[in-house]
Amino acid sequence: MSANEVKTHYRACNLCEAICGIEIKTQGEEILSIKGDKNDPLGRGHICPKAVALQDLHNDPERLRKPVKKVDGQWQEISWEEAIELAAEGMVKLQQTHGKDALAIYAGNPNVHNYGSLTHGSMLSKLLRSKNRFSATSLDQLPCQLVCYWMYGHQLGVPIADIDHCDFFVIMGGNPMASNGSMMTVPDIAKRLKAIKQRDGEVLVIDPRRSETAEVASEHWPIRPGSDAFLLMAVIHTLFEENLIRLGHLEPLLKDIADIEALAKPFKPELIEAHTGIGAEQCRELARKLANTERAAFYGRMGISTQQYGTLCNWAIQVINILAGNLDKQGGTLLTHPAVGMVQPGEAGAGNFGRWKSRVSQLPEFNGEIPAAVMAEEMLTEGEGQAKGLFIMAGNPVSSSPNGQQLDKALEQLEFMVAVDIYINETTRHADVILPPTTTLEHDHFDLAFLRLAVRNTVRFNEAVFEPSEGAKHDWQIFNELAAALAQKQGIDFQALPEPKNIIDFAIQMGPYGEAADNDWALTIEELGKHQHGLDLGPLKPSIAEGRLCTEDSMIHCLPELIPEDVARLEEQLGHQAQDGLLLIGRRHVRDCNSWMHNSHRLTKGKDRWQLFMHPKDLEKRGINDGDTVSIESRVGELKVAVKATDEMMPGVVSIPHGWGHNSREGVKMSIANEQAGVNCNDLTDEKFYDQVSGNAALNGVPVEVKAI
Ligand SMILES: Nc1nc2c(c(=O)[nH]1)N[C@H]1C(S)=C(S)[C@@H](COP(=O)(O)OP(=O)(O)OC[C@H]3O[C@@H](n4cnc5c(=O)[nH]c(N)nc54)[C@H](O)[C@@H]3O)O[C@H]1N2
Ligand SMILES: Nc1nc2c(c(=O)[nH]1)N[C@H]1C(S)=C(S)[C@@H](COP(=O)(O)OP(=O)(O)OC[C@H]3O[C@@H](n4cnc5c(=O)[nH]c(N)nc54)[C@H](O)[C@@H]3O)O[C@H]1N2
Ligand code: SF4
Ligand SMILES: [Mo]
Repeated sequence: MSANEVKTHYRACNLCEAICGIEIKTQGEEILSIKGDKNDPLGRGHICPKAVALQDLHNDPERLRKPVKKVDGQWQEISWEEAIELAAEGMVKLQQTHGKDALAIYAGNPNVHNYGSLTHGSMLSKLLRSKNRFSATSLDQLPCQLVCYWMYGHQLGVPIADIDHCDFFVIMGGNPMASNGSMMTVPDIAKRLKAIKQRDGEVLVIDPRRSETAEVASEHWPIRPGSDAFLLMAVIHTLFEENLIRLGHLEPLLKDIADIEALAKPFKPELIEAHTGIGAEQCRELARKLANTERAAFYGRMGISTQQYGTLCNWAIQVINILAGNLDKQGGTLLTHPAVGMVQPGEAGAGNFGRWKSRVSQLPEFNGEIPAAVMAEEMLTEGEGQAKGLFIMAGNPVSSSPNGQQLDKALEQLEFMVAVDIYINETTRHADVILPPTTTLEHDHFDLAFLRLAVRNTVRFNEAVFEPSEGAKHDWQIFNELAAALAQKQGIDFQALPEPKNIIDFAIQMGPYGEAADNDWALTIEELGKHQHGLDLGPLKPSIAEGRLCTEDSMIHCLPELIPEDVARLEEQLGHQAQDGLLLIGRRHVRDCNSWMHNSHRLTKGKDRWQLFMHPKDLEKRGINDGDTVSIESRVGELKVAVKATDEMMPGVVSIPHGWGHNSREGVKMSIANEQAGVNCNDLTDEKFYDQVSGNAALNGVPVEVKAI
């Protein structure tokens, strides 16, 4: 085969949850084009600008290709042998000197997008046996997983909105037009939302900002940040009050419904307007429409999860879907039938809660982790169990967690830190050793997480586009080698895990489409390899009443134990005037990917997109003009930032995105990212502001003051 031959590769983009199919043309080592794969049964040819930037990531000269260690504050390239040895030795020494918990572990978001990290990274993380384990989950969807664990018995038993068959779709605190969907894998969201409207359905967005999604919706209701729980409880109240309860075929499986009625009693729609900005009649109308539309789905995301009532909101949305008869119904919300990881009794990874608490603030463990909001505190507070080192995989918590400045200081004083990462950024600059894996085009891909959460059942496996560069290692190889070195130093037996492809092949064969199943064809990874565009496994379908529940008694636990207490906390505020200061929320832009794709010119050029967004009335009150640089202050910090007047913000609410401000910290080696001005809202978000039930960070609805300077 000649190097000049143009080759066409098909695979899924793994940058975000939409997992769009893409078509990549290459010639030798060069990428000629990246386009949508029209034959991908899920994405149908859709891509966003980030897919095209996969080539920038692949070619980025600043992406680490060899391990580095820090010597007198300078980075030095070293061999893999030395790097693994250094990392293992430092980690073992730290744990031997100060105990297992002295080594904190943090797993960032891209781990979930990379199957080798899910299989092998989890293995390594368990081997380290530290209780100081953290991840981006508690900056994100923890409350959703916790609620599904409690109610349906499995943290990934998340009912997915059947958007392709739905006639009334409510989106509360999600902006899929920018994010391309989350906890709902939905490539091509724009066409799918349009299709709802074309079949005379309706899309309602409830969001403090007239977001990109609100712009294309049938209706937008602005809501005061953090107040969603009032509206949700009032909707539940109305469903009972107006006899709109439609339990249907799930009725025999539902526990504690009567107690929910009692709990919602005080939340009269008339009482919630002062809190939410949403009127009583609107609230009633919403309840009626949810119950009376044959095919309706209520979906909530970041805005209702990373806020002070994250768990309560996620619970209430499940309850509303149940009460209004929308759970387990076509066009409502449904459990998926993926090829790997189908949630059913016996499926691994159901979840755990509260087996231990964080040492200082006593926040509960979930799934073997404690909330990321307390990571800095666990590092800065002396005493037994203090975290004095960090092993971090694919994460940038200095940029992505609340009060990033505090965490930055905490990392500064650690005894030892190892990062498995491809960049020297705000967080990894503190490491002693960085072990860089290959990136996506150099490894094969099967999506272990998001095929399970997709709006249609499909499956795909794709081979790598390029051979890894010489001596490069995949994440999973690094984890295997590091685990072996750690085990050897501790004198424990260790058997390296087989390559992820083999683990997944086994799982596919054991799954609903594999040999064990009652099909006339049996799926294997080899078979899947023949279908480069992936395979369609059909639309979502009802199945909850057919043995999908993972609770011990196979019932739906509609009122988990810790919910009433939190409803009581909400009720205490009912009727009291909400404070009238400014509240800060975040914002996503379609060309961002949390903190880490800013070293691409293609993705960062054009108009600034990190300004403080503020309603003109709020500016006027403070004597501030559009474009001025202002001071914004929260309990934990102050930023100077340019303001942009926009009536897309609800009055009283301001917005700054996270993940920018790279040049505000020394030693970040991403020059294109550093050329961008901008600030990070996580220098204002507050680590003490969290969802009381789960400890998930409340990154939205943070009280701030804005002043002219
Ligand atoms: N204020 C505010 N804060 C937020 C949010 C918000 O909405 N508002 N969103 C939150 C959410 S939802 C999330 S998920 C978190 C994300 O938080 P994090 O996961 O901590 O941060 P990322 O910016 O995703 O950083 C990813 C890191 O992984 C590295 N990386 C990329 N690909 C690979 C790979 O293949 N292998 C390895 N080993 N490393 C890789 C990148 O270089 C980068 O350092 O941020 C949260 N923070
Ligand atoms: N382009 C891009 N895509 C991404 C990412 C990215 O960084 N950039 N990150 C990926 C990740 S890790 C995730 S988790 C997903 C997140 O996916 P989404 O949840 O869809 O994304 P967000 O933009 O955070 O949407 C949150 C919405 O909630 C609103 N909001 C804020 N506070 C409140 C509140 O109190 N109540 C209500 N009702 N709404 C509120 C915000 O205005 C915003 O419109 O996106 C993924 N996709
Ligand atoms: S929406 Fe964009 S970033 Fe997300 S998977 Fe599709 S192409 Fe990739
Ligand atoms: Mo996320």
